[in-house]
Order: sequence, then C-alpha cells, then structure tokens
Amino acid sequence: MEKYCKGCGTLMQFENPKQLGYSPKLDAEYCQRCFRLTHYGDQSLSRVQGINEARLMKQVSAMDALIVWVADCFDFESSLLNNLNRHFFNQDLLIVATKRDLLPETLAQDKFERFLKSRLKEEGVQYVELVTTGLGKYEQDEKILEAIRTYRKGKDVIMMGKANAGKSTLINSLFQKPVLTVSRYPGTTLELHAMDFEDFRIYDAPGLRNEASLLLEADEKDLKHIVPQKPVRPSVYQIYEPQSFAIGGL
Ligand SMILES: Nc1nc2c(ncn2[C@@H]2O[C@H](COP(=O)(O)OP(=O)(O)OP(=O)(O)O)[C@@H](O)[C@H]2O)c(=O)[nH]1
Ligand SMILES: [Mg+2]
Repeated sequence: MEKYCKGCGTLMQFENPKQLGYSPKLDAEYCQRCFRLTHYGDQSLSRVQGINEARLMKQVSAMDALIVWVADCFDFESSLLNNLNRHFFNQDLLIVATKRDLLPETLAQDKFERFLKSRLKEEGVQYVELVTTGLGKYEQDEKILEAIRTYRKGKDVIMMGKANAGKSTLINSLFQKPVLTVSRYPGTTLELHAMDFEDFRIYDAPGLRNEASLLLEADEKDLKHIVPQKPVRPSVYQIYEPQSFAIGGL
C-alpha cells in the first residue's frame, strides 16, 4: 500500500536514501528528510528537488476550495503572484500575512495593515479578508479560524503561497500540534496533502518558487544567518551623495 509522509506529503519509499520520501523503517510515519529537518535542523536532500509547480497549480485550480494565500510580512512584495486571482478562478482568497513578529514593535499595526491593503489594491488582488499573524503576541489563530469558518462555505481549505511563507507553521498552529514539517529552508513541503480538521479538510501545499528571494541563491549553511528569527531593529543612517552602503557583502 502506498504511504505518504505526514510531514511533507511525499510518497514514502524504503529503498533509496538519495531519493525523496526515503525512510529506513517500514513503519515510519515521517520520511528521513523530515526527521532530520525536525530533529537536527538540517536536510539530507536539497530544497529544490521534487516540487512540480505546474501540476500543483492544475490540481488546486481544479478543486472547489477556499484558498488561504499565506504571505510573509517580512517579504511581502515577493509573497504575491502577478494576477493572483487569475490563478484561482472562481475561488475565494483569504489573505494571511505571517511573521508580523519579525517587524519592529514600534510599527503601528493599523499603519502596517493600511500598507498591506494598499499594496493588495495596487496589485488588483480581490480577497475576502486580510489577517496578519506571527509568533508570540501576534498569533491570531482564533481570528484566522473564524475567517476560515465564515468564508469556506462548506468547502475545504488550501494553504497556498510562496516557499517559506509559513504555511505549514500556520497549520500546525491551528492544530495546536507540530504535525507538519517546518524549516528555514524554502521547499520543505513537497506535495499537496490533506488533514482532517473539524468537519472539513485543510490542505498544506508546497510553496511556489520565490524567484525574487535571496534564500534560493544562498548556501544552505548560510540561511541560519540570513533568515531573521528575532524582530529586526530599524537603523537610520544619513548618507551623502558620493557615499554608499555595503550590507552583508551585498
Ligand atoms: N518569526 C516567525 N517565523 C515564522 C513564522 N511563521 C513561520 N516562520 C518560520 O518560517 C520558516 C518557514 O516556515 P514553514 O512553515 O516551513 O513555511 P512553508 O510556507 O510551509 O514553507 P514551504 O513548505 O517550503 O513552502 C520556518 O523557519 C518557520 O519557523 C512567524 O509567524 N514568525
Ligand atoms: Mg511547508
């Protein structure tokens, strides 16, 4: 019988350690890659293997579901897709902006939400509601659940978004247990896979490739230093015309 990894959704196999889905144990629920990501924070197989975006978009657009578009507050600009609604014809979009906790606390919430809404408007995105969330005091699980219950209209729910936006983290948070594998490496979730929730299903989806993201170019060992884990502190510098900045070698 075919078996799928509970953490990343990939088809499990027990023969080839160099291929995705491998586990040395026949009764394992998670593949070796998920096990290593969760327990040691490293991945045995590269992040860019295994995601077929065209197939994913086809699968999702054929489903009648509420799309939760997960966008990273810290990288909001590249968290969107051109003509977002066109990809989800006839499906409602609920926008959840994650990682609010990484932005300075001094940034007023209403000002930030106004910014997000104005960017969505400029991009012509039609959506039913926008909720911002983040770890710690920014967690808004109840608000997100309420929005899901209101807008799903009897349908299932699919978490979609760019790689690393925080889709799997959000689902774990709604389930209040760490079922899905999350990691700092873009490309953690490998296949669309469903979990039963209340009287409907929530699908975790692999993230779409974020072409504008430095994370794809960076060495995997450097990601730990690049990806912020604590709120960033704003710094202000005055520079004059012939001067320039060099930040982290960029
Ligand atoms: N600070 C902070 N980190 C977050 C938040 N949500 C997710 N993360 C981190 O972002 C990284 C990516 O999270 P995932 O849940 O694996 O993201 P994903 O969208 O499922 O990624 P793919 O499966 O690769 O598409 C992990 O290191 C998470 O810990 C958040 O609200 N705040
Ligand atoms: Mg994921």
